[in-house]
Amino acid sequence: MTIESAEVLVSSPGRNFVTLRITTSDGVTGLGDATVNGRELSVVSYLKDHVVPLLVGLDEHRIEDTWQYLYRGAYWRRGPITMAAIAAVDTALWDIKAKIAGLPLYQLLGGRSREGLLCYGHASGADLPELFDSIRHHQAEGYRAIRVQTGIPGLPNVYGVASSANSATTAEGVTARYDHEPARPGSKPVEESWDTRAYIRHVPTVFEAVRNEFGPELPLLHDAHHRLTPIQAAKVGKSLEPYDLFWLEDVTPAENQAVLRRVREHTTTPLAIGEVFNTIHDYRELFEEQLIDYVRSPITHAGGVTGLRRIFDYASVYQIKSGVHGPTDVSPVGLAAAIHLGIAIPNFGIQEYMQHSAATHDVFQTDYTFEGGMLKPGEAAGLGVEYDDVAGAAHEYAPAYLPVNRLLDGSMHDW
Ligand code: GCO
Ligand code: MG
Repeated sequence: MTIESAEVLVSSPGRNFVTLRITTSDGVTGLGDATVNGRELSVVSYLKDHVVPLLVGLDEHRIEDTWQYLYRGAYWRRGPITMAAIAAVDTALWDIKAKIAGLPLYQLLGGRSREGLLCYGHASGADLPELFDSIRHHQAEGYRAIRVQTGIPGLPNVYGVASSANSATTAEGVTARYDHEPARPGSKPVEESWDTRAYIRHVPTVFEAVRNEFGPELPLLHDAHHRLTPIQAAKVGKSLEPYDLFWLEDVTPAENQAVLRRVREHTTTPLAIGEVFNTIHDYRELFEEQLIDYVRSPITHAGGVTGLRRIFDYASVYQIKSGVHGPTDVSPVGLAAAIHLGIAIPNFGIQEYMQHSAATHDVFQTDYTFEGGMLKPGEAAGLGVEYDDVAGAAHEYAPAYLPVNRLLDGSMHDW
């Protein structure tokens, strides 16, 4: 059998998703996620113009060889667009192989190593009362680990805080605060503001209040979203030590890896990094010097199941665990693949899970479950995700951008 066709499907059920569907000469189909938030159409072109024509006629079982062909064969290696395209092909081929085998994908990855994947959800609030409500709401949904982000006094809008635009009123008239969804529809990015000194003063007071209210047991996480210099990061890590964080994420911009040494010298707060990394090479220094504790790359942006599995095996040599990126911009296909991989690997840490909207699940029908704070793969052969073409076509692509970030004097800063 061979690959007969591959289609690039773009749908926007509230947010944009790019999905690759590969069909074999025997009519078996496989799905892969290629969504790069705010730059979706670049991956569409990369796939349609430069990958799909190369796939037709290949043996669908040769997953590793196809990975190498697309990675080495492009000459221009790495980068989010290339690696998302490779990820989509790789995931779709694993889906096909597992369907042909008649097994859920995790069985081909070695079978279960655990009963389920511990997840964390995103609690946020403009102030402490809103934040506490949001934490309780997540606990009521079953979450046993919680990411905490809040507004900062004096700043109108900052990363990670769900706005009223993210809220919805249920049939019972209850207003639910949904997770923070940073991409906003429109032809230009919205602007957010930032003041690092105000953040550094504020963040330990938030965690002190949360610990006083919710006690010492609840695993708490926090995302600094690439905004600090090394010495500022060291200071924040140290100031949060009394509150025993599960992790502190993306303290400094990912490009400057050597500076993590300085952060490590000053704090024992565990560090998570890598949601914008694409390959195993991006982690070399961080792993070999044991500068981080959790790997954040998702299947979608790091070369698929093949790429991410290799990263996790390398991480395991250094007692570093997985902490896969799972925002709503990783589609249900990317998430399903992460669940299959996460249930199988020996060094699973935690899985981010923001929950997709009902409209998204009309397009992507999934068989994974979320119960008692744990995600579990379903038992259908393959990934366990079906793409509904009719529902998908009902939601046309609409440009949407992640925000940009400016300091109070107007200078651009890392978002
Ligand atoms: C996270 C991330 C997201 C990203 C978003 C970008 O930890 O979940 O930081 O909030 O900013 O996924 O596309
Ligand atoms: Mg993050």
